[in-house]
Amino acid sequence: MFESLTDKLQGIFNRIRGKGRLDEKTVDEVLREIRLALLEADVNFRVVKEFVARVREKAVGDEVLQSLTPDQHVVRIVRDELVALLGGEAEPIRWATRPPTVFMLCGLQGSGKTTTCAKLARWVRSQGRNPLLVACDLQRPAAIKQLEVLGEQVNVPVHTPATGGTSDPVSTARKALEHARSQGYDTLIVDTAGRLQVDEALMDELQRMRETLQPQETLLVVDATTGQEAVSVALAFNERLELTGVILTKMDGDARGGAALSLKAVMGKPVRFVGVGERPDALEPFYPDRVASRILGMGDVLSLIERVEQTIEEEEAKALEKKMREASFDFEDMLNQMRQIRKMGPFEQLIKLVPGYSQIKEQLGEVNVDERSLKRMEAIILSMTHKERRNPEIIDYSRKVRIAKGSGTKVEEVSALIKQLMEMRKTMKQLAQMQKKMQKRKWNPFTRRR
Ligand SMILES: Nc1nc2c(ncn2[C@@H]2O[C@H](COP(=O)(O)OP(=O)(O)OP(=O)(O)O)[C@@H](O)[C@H]2O)c(=O)[nH]1
Ligand SMILES: [Mg+2]
Repeated sequence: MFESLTDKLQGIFNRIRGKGRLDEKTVDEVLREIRLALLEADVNFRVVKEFVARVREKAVGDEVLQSLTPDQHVVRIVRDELVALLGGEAEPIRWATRPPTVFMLCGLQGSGKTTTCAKLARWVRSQGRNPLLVACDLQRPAAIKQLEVLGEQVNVPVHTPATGGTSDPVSTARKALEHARSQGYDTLIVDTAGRLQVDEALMDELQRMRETLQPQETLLVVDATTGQEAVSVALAFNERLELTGVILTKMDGDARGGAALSLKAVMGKPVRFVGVGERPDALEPFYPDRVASRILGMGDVLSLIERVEQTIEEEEAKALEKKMREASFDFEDMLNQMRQIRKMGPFEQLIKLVPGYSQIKEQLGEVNVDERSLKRMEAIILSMTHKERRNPEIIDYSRKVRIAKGSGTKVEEVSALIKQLMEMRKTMKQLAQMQKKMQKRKWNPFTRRR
């Protein structure tokens, strides 16, 4: 699945790889090629148009992350937009709080409903649940037998309509619910009849079944190889049935992937599973981020991008480290730190989490920075001018008096806080120097020998 799109996109990205800068002309060219690639993959043209517009906006507007080359920057944007297009975060199954959870599968003739019911039953069991298959396709006499055979293959029992009596899908569904409740099945998977086209009779029957079953998941089964036709079918069903999602079958026979890429954007409902073969184990939950990575087919570049994204947070930490080294830590930094600490929780509990704290506890004596004193410290800093916070050296006696008054504290407390900051600077500088020495020793074989 998606093979042809993957090939095209890789070709496009390979051509811009190694370019130092992406000028507007190159970006335009790349976008034109991406647009063509998506159209050839049979993605809905309006979806393509919006996709390209969003990528362009970001490619021009977003800051290029340090340590990503321009082409990697574009790959990152395309990846993010692909994930969004495929549905963003995968939605979890809505398991019923009071069992049984009901999955009702519907769709056109031959789309793969019956096969998928069996696959889904197998998957549900792998989730540690106890499923029951329900045969509600009473149109074709062979349909019940088909489900029974499949049920046997996956080792899940099948509830069938009572023989003899006049049975319709709705009463079969009702009986299956009762059976599940009395026999302790926690999940029902209901197979329904298909039609050649979306027609009134079918929709009417499905709607009545829905009223009876109150399914947690009403899933439409569509054949991925039909491309945009699958999207139209989905729209028609969704209008009448309030689907919760789509199962795309026969993805193994669809190299283009147009339906998968258009469904969420066009009808607003996510793809939940894809069928990738005829066998009972050929069903995969649909995770947009994994699928996007598979489409881009650039494992190496994508993991690099992820690493860079993680590094951004580390860079912020490094900026602080630099301040420590240069002893330029000031009251603004102190304020930021205090606020972060407050966000994390009570200070006493926090400091217990510091590695090695239990060993140095005695030396430290009582931790005297509690919530209340943090608040007083904050008040003092907030009463300083911006210039004073950045350059605490300029705070003379008259400034201290003003700050104490403004914060409702004593002049001695203001002095103590300034002294504390100066001490912190000194300690930080010493720490930084020690670290530097240790690093030198580690890396320089000559100093090590000495
Ligand atoms: N390759 C492939 N074949 C599939 C997949 N899912 C279903 N099929 C095949 O599609 C055909 C139709 O599947 P069914 O499950 O009978 O379809 P249905 O929707 O129940 O059909 P009706 O009950 O007649 O409406 C069968 O030959 C299945 O083996 C799939 O994911 N990949
Ligand atoms: Mg069937």
